[in-house]
Amino acid sequence: MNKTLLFAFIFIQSFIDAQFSERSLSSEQWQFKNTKDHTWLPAKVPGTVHLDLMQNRIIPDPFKDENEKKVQWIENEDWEYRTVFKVSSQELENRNIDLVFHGLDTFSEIYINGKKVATTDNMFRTWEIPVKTYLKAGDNIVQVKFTSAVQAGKERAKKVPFTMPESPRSFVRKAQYQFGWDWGPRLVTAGIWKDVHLNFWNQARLKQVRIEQKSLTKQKAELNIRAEIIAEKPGDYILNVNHRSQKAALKQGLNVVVLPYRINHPKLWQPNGWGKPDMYELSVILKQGSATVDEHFQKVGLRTVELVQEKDEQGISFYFKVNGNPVYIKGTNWIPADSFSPRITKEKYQKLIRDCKEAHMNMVRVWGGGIYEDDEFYKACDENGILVWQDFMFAGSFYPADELFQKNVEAEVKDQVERLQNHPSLALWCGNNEVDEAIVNWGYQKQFKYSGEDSVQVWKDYRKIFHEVIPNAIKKYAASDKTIYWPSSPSIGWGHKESLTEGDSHYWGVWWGEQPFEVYNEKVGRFMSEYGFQGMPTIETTRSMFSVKPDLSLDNAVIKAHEKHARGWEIINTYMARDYKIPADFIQYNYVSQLLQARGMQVAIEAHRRARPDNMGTLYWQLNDCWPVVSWSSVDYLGNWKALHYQVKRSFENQVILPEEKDDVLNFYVINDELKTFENVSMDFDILTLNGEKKGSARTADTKNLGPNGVLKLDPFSLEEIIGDADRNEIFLHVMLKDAKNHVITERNYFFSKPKDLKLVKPNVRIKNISPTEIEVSTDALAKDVYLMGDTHFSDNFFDLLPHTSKKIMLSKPLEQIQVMTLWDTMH
Ligand code: BMA
Repeated sequence: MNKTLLFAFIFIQSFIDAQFSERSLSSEQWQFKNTKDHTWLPAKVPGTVHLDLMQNRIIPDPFKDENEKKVQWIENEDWEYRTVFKVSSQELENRNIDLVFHGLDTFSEIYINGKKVATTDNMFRTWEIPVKTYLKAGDNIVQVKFTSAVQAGKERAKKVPFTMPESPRSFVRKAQYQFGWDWGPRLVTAGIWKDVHLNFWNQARLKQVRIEQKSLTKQKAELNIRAEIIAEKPGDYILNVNHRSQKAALKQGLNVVVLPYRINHPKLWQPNGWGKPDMYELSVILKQGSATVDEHFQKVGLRTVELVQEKDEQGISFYFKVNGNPVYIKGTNWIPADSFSPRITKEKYQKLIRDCKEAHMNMVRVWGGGIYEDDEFYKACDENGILVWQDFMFAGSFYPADELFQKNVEAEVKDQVERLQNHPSLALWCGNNEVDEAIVNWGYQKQFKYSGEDSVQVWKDYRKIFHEVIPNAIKKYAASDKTIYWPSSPSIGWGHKESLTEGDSHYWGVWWGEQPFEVYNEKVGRFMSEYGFQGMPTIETTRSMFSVKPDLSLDNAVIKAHEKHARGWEIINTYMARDYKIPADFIQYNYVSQLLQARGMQVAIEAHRRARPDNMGTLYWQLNDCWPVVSWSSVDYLGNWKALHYQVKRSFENQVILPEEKDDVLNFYVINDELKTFENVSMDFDILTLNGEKKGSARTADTKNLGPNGVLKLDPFSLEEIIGDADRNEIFLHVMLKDAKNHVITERNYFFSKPKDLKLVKPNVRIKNISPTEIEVSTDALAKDVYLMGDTHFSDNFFDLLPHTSKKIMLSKPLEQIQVMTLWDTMH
């Protein structure tokens, strides 16, 4: 080797050594076994024991047939995972080698070459273990031994002198929905559910980069880039942020370096509906001399989010201001997109969040019974302008507050706040889902015969975790003192009248209380963070419940097993009988159950939106499913839009006409959620018969401006005048909002009676193929609730088609043949 080459080699060598580097161990050949067994079987990391057992054909797919029952034994067993990985002598020369588990589910002991290096007890934490002294050049073995979370929970439960509801789930820091929910199977998993890495580093490493937004105006954004650096070698370093650099004299151990960073004339991150969610790229590089020691890349969105709670005539306001403007929140509740969360793909996250965007949403609530979602979820929210209401993972039970539990929760909050807070989408942290509500309203104390002392303890523990431990941890670890923390969703249970005058509210009088949908018109809170109604999944997803040829009937045991609410079918039938003719045919029943769900949610959403600004947000329960199931979701497990999602898209439009029938008059509200003005708008009204005859028409006398965040309320119409001597079951109203150039901004149909009372005329619906992925649907008489059937995504579906009109529809993939159903078919 000549001299220059040798020099170059040494230079490159030291350059490489100087840098922090990361090596994934997930792609190694992993194995697993029941601790009682001797044979090791191939496993996948990240993954979970159920998936590995399925892969090895030891258990059937729990989502199919009635297999859920057959796999319950798994939760009581202990499981071991292991892999052999090579470490080169060169790698061993690094001064620091850390083994990092980004998620272990849940109670485990970790061994390297037979020596125990750590124990874990929280699925939601990251475990970083210094392992250099345990490693050798050549083959090394890592073993992770999991003990049953159910058994560990039972042990912990023994230490509490009273029975906790749904014990032992609340004793374990693990996704609570795995213990079974009213939409989810019981599948208590174990395993290495997130990536595993080996990190090699020498001088120093960037432990964490926090973006602190000091101020934001039209002229400039003032940021502090705050880097936490662990230095092994003290000395002079340089911190580089997008080519701006600052010297840093680092001491050994943890250092905090803050670099002020200004952006002139910043482009703001705007929520969906208000413009683009602009973001800036930031590269943070730690250097020594000219050598890079560690680097971190980050996108930054500039926006302000405030939660405004002020006393007013109704009580206390509850609304978000984004970038200085009040924003009407439209959105939904998110549950984990699979019972086996490691198999949720990036594409699935992206698709579900795009579904939200397409339906004009601007917020998703990550519900507290699931998981802190994968980075990809928050990335998708950032990119699509979807704000995130983030619950901490506690739901619908009582939680202990012994010292160990407190410490564990604080560490969890730290890990998650540090991981997620740089996302511009993250708007609010909420302590829990329905834990306050469970303690105050669900009567567990009586059910489990608590003494007065026990009840006091429960409330004390509650205060400890949700009013001390969590908010204190947020204060300590959050980038801003403006970080919003809300202790519990809802803040007040739906049985109390204050739930409608302050805080956020879950209204379950409809469904759980079996009140008619119309009650939604009265029960409007300041911010509706939950309300919902079940509908069946699409036929494609229903078929996927079977491992054999599906027998599609309501009595089928498999279909029955895919409804987890004890009275689900009964409640659906009760409501269906109120508004629809209950079909005997399965496909028709499936269709009507979806229409029913959509109808209920339409009533709720529109009542909420009409009540603006007293009400400033509506999040329906729930967006998605974790398996194929009859549930409150609008998008089913396979990603198909149920009738509800199409309806939500219509009801959430940024400009809408919202009718309200009350005391023999018809009111019309016109709403604009955007920040622009529509000048000189007018409204056209047509009264039509169901077979297309025009009975009358009218136009608003003068034009008006529909301002930003604007509401126009028209003078009421007398119902008697509109209907005249016509039969209210034979006519409907078609209303259009037009701009100054007579372009339709939005339109709306209004029916004067329930679907079951409509005297529908048999429509002759025709489908013309325009191209393999585009069709034109036309009709003579009114086609109510046109349902285009087939395994493709239709750009619109479950819509009303006006008499003598047609509509173009795009298909996500071509279909051989498209069948159509309309409401008429279910009545004849
Ligand atoms: C809500 C949620 C869930 C539940 C849903 C439907 O309150 O928080 O716990 O699945 O009700 O019952």
